Amino acid sequence: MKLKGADILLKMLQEEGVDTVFGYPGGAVIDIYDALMEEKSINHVLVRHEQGAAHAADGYARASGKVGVCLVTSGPGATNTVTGIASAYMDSIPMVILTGQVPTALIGNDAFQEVDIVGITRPCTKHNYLVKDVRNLARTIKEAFHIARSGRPGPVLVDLPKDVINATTQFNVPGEVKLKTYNPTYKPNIKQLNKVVDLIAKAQKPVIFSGGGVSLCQGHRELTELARKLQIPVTSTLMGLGGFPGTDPLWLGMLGMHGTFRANMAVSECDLLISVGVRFDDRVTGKVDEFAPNAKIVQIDIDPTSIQKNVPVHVPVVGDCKISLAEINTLVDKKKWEGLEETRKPWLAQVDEWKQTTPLAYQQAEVIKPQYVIETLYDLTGGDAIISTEVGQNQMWAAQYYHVKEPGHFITSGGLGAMGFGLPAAIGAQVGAPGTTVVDIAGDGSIQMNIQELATAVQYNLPVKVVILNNGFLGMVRQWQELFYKRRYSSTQFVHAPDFVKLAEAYGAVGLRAKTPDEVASVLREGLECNRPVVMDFVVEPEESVYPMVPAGAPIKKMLLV
Ligand SMILES: Cc1ncc(C[n+]2csc(CCOP(=O)(O)OP(=O)(O)O)c2C)c(N)n1
Repeated sequence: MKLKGADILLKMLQEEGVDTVFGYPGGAVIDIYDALMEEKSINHVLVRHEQGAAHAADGYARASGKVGVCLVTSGPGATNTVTGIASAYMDSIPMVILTGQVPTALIGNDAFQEVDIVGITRPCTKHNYLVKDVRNLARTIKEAFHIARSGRPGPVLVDLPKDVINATTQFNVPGEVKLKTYNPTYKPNIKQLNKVVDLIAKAQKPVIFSGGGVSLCQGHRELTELARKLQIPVTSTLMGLGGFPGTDPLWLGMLGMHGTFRANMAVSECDLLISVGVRFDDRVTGKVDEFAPNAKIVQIDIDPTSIQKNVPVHVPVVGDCKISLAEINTLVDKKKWEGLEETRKPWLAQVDEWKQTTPLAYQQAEVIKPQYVIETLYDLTGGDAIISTEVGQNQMWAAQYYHVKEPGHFITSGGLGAMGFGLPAAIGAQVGAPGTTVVDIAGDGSIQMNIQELATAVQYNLPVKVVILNNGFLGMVRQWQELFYKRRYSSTQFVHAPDFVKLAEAYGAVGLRAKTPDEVASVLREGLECNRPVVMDFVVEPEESVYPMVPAGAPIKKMLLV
């Protein structure tokens, strides 16, 4: 069957099971959009900014477990996606980004709307392609999806020159992808796993440290089984929230700069750290030399290049986290664990004491405390919502006070920390998980970075909720200025702010506001019950800070407390 490049592309998207594309048209991709109009099986979500398309594809991928897809034009369309691509890359999110390109004959000639997007995104994609011949198009798309979703997932970009999209060729669905230089190891080495089990048997004070990798490979059940079976407390990275139930008695809370006292203390004191699907980001380790100083460290990861990268590891395990944990569970079942409860008692008692003496806490006041908004949101949703966040204090309070129960239910720009992520990601998540309550927890700064996407939510009847913790500041930067720059608030206060209620209404969404603590629950209730996009503006204490806090570069044991 002879087909045009644009039609081949759509056939291949169908082959890969794509039901939704987030995008924005332009000259270089107009032919793809023309073909898309006839293609009823693919739903296109027209965003208002290409950064929104990339974040929405990311949110969709995290909520649905499928590959997120976005489609944009050449030049500015492509460059506008870069923040979204970099964010997905840092968080290992499977995505395929389709960019238009000028015709092949014009590439390198400074043609209208030409950029070298392949060059620009080389450091922030798992892989990228420029398709120069329509005969390679189908296979390239197949490879792009394979690479995006296999091994350590990530974003893959495919640049599509206009003449390639318009050219015609014979179309056959390509066979299975076999790449000589790319062969992820899924099955871990049994010798290494035996070493892990031996270490667990010897440990008096073990901790499991789980990361985004656990959620990405859906290894949460295996992780929970191991922790409960051997009574090992669990902490996680920001990306790892939801990989272990945030309501379990063994849950320590998040680790690192804004981690809980007991998580930071437990890792600092433990004698065995079983790290699964983490990359030891500096926000987690603090001063590397003093990170888990007494522990034997196990690192399980599908990406061999991530092992030993930041922290020396005693037992490396290269493999899929779910498979590795399942095999460890099998080995554990074969061993006798006599007197385990007695052995664990002192350690669990110590952990509990840390929790009792230094819990997460804040002072209630006449004004609304941001932590109170999140706590009330958690109570009202029963934890049954997908939470996306912006970046800053809002993100940290969400991580601390919303007890995430499942993978894919906490969607945040973890590695890159991109303000403007939360709203488009929430839109993507709402498309990927229809019928689920999706709430973007936002700061008044971050929400203004992609607030135009409210129009997208309204156009497609996506009932996302935005909870703005409105402190009138770029709060997280203000907090650093307060603590480390003698309160010199250089350019962190918003002298002028929009009326978020009116702004929501102008976009066709619902706007609500709470100014006092006793209005918080009723506004949240009204917002959550409403089946339309809603913006809830909570006027909160302007100078509230996030605690605990580990100053940058300090050991995680050295926390500033409230
Ligand atoms: C795109 C981008 N620009 C700048 C920053 C640096 N930054 C990190 S947190 C923050 C303040 C965020 O303020 P706001 O969204 O109001 O949230 P709050 O901290 O007050 O909750 C800034 C400017 C960033 N993370 N992303």
